[in-house]
Parts: sequence; structure tokens; C-alpha cells
Amino acid sequence: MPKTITRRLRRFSFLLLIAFIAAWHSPTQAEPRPQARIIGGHAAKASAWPSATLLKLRLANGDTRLCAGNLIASTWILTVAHCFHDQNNKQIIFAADVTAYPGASDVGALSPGDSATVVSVFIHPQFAEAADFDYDFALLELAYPLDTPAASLARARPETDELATAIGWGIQALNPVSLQPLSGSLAQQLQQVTIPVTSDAECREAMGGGVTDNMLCAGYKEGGKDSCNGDSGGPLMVYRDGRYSQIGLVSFGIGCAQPNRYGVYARLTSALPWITELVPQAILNTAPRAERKQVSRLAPENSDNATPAAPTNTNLKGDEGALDPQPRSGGGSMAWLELLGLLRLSRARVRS
Ligand code: 4AZ
Repeated sequence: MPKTITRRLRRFSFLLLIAFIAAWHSPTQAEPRPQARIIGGHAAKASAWPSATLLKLRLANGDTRLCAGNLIASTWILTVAHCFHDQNNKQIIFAADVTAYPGASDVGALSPGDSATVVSVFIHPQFAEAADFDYDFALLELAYPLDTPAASLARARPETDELATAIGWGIQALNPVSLQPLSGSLAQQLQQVTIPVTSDAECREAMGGGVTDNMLCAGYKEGGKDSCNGDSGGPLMVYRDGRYSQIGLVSFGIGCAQPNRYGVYARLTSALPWITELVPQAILNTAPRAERKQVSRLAPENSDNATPAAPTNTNLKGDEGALDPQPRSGGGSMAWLELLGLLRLSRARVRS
């Protein structure tokens, strides 16, 4: 075959391959608009996050305080300290007041047999409730080891714009007039929302101080996607090196999902020395933070709806991990950039 024809054939099949990759990567268009969830997220697939734990805390007046946690070893749940304290920096919730439901999904389908017995509550020694929620970490020790797969903990701090997924059973809607969290809108089904990590400088500016080095922020500048009341203690997870790992814990905010505000999360790396001392068997993910920016600063329309389901085998002890690579929203534009790069490369090759 003449050389030019072979070259053209090669070029054609290369372009065909590129077109195929592009079609495979392009986000689906016809998906329905999601209802507002967590705030702006969607229901997680049943048992998608086996380590996610619903916490029902019994207050002295008989009311129940709802928080969340994450199973980080067979007998340990990581959560936030402020769930156990009152405004006067006094611990008011103790082990006997806690009912933990590891691996819960549908709140309405829980039975007493699904709960794990908590024997001790450990509050981070530097936790400052009255001051500013600094070091908002607590560990719950269980009476018996669970078979449920435990989550891994990220060793590296997140990069600005790295996508992270917050999980919880908290409030899903705001009062349309006051924009305050709607107390009657607690989730029945575990919810998840994917948001970018904010730079520390932007977070401090937006939140008007009160953000320490032991906190991190996440969310979109225009709001709309956030964790909210009742999600406290729920994990903030990043996808690194083939699996999800925890990078933060839902801690506080100024309202929920408001523009120019961000959700504040307890920064997991700040608690690693304390956690590994109490829980030496905790699983650490030593993968470095993501190397490239994965998301634009603007919330992608329906991005959470387009996010594929989280893995059911999240963070199994070894390296088996998530089935779910980067969420489609960021990944879609990335795929197009990669494609353009490839085309440029192919042109250069063809010319040479
Ligand atoms: C809360 O009270 C709470 N928007 C949790 C998260 C956020 C706000 C409040 C973040 O549990």
C-alpha cells in the first residue's frame, strides 16, 4: 500500500478512536433535575457508603439530636465533638445516650438490631466548643467489632478545588422566605453532595474569620450545594488512588448553601496524631492529593445527579477501592481537554 494511504488510514482510525472516547465521556443530557437534597445533592445508593453511621443522641429533655459519623475501624466511629456538648462547653451526651447505626441507609427502615453499642465517647483534648469549634473531633468506641468495611483516612491535605463528597441525613431544604434551614426536611435516605474544596484565604474572607488551621471549607461561591443541620459529624470524602478516603467532618456554617458562604469541615489531618494514638489500626490512605484541578469554580448544572454511584466496597482494608472514578461533571470537561490535547498531538504527528 502506498505510504500516504497507510498514513491516512492510520489517521482515520485514530480519529475514530478519539470520537469514540469523546462519546463515551460526554455527560448524559436527558437526566431529570434532582430535587434539593442534603442541600442540592441526591440520595446515595443503598449501602454505597457502608462506613457512614447515623447517630441518634438522647438529650436530657427526651429530645433526639441527630448527627452522623464514619466507621474508621471495626470498633471505632469518628464524629464531631460539638454533637456531645452544649453551648457552655459542657459535655451533655455520654455513651449511654448514643444509638449508632453503622451502614444505615433508610432511616425509616432501621430496627434496634441495626444499632451498635457505644461504650465510650472520647472528645479531642483541644476541642473548644465555646470558642470556635476548633478541633471538632470525637471518637466513639463500640462494644463489639463490626464486619462493616471501615473508611480510610487521607494523609494529605486537600488541594483547592479538589472535589469532595459530603454525606449525611440532615436537612435538605431551606425556608423559601427566610432561607433558614427547614427543620421538617430531614432526609429519610442517606444523601450525598459533591463540592469543591475552597482555598483557605477565600474561606476566611467569606466566613469573616473564625476559621482555624484545623478546619477546611467546601462549596460553590454561588451556593446551592452544602451540608446542613443534622449532617454534623458526617464524613467529607475525596477520591484518591482508586478509593474514597475521609478528609473532613461536617462541622458548621453560616446558614446552609448560601452564596458567598461555605460549609466548614473539621480538617481530618489535624486530628491524625490523636486518632492514630487511640486507633492504631485506622486505615491511612497515603496517596498524594489530586494533581490537577478537577472542577471549575462554577457549580456544574446537575453535577451531583451525574455523579455515578459511590462504591459499595469503599475503603476495604487493602487497595481494593471504589468503582467510581472522578465525578462526571469535572471529568467531562477534563475529557474534552484531554481530547483536544490528543488531537493536537495527532496533528503534530501527522505533519512530521
Ligand atoms: C449543623 O448545624 C450544620 N452549611 C452543619 C453544617 C453546616 C451548617 C450547620 C454547613 O449541623
